[in-house]
Amino acid sequence: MQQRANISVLPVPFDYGAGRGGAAHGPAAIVEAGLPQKLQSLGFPYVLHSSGYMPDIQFDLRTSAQMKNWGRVLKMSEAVAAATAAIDAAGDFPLILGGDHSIAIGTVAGLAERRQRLGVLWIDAHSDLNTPQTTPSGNLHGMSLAAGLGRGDPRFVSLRGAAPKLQPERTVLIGARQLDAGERQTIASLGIRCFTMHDIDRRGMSEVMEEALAILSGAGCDGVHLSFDIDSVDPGEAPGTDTPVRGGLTYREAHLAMELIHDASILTSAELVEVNPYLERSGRTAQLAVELIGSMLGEKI
Ligand code: HAR
Ligand code: MN
Ligand code: MN
Ligand code: MN
Repeated sequence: MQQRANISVLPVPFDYGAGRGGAAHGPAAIVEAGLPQKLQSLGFPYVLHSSGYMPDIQFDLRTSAQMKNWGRVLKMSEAVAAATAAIDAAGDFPLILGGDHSIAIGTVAGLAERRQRLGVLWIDAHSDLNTPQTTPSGNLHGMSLAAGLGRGDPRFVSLRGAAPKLQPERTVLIGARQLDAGERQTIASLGIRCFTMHDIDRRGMSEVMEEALAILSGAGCDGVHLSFDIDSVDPGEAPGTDTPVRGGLTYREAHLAMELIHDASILTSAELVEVNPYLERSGRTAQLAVELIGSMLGEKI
């Protein structure tokens, strides 16, 4: 991103896309852990939006085994898409705080409104490429990237109009280590670049990120969105998350990735998701989120 851009922080207190509650309190935990102070100390003008844009979803009980709470996820996605599109249109840098990863159905749809060649860097232990046909859980946070790529229920895929929002050649995954069979098939058939933990072990984060960023830089993107799922980081460092998978990014690898993303100056938006403060007492996961956002914005530690 450009230095001194206005950062528009959009909290999405939502967790009906996950298998349990708690991630809805992620945005508050990240703010309480010091995000405003971090932005201020780095010299970025920012606004912290309220969550007043979120619709009342309490009584929307539409659900199915393959898409749990789909009514609530749909209403949230529409509101998040509208809010994200407005921030982007105003020329600010959208920094979205989740919430579970289903919120990306909304953020990507909102960003794609002005950016038909949006690149996405998806840093996650998972690939979130399931569809209602392949999901092992019915949880929509495991289907958000698929929706962006045009796969899944048309109500999600075509949110706010045209689909698909994303193209496989502008989609790069980092940190994957728990992929379902259907997701592997999708990655192979669409030719999505996926740097797994194995690749990071063998080649090192520096080389992997260099290649990932080069792919996006050379893909004719009209914007690049970072979707950072905190479960990409090893549970030893980030225990407060719904679906921890061991063997994740070290503290330093995660920071290095963020630092290199900053140095590439290609980001036009970012989101940080899946912090669940209910699953730990220490608050270290939210704290890590703040530190990682700092590195993404140019802080070198
Ligand atoms: N792949 C599994 C599913 O679809 C698990 C998804 C886990 N969730 C996330 N997404 N945190 O990255 O249910
Ligand atoms: Mn709750
Ligand atoms: Mn995810
Ligand atoms: Mn994940």
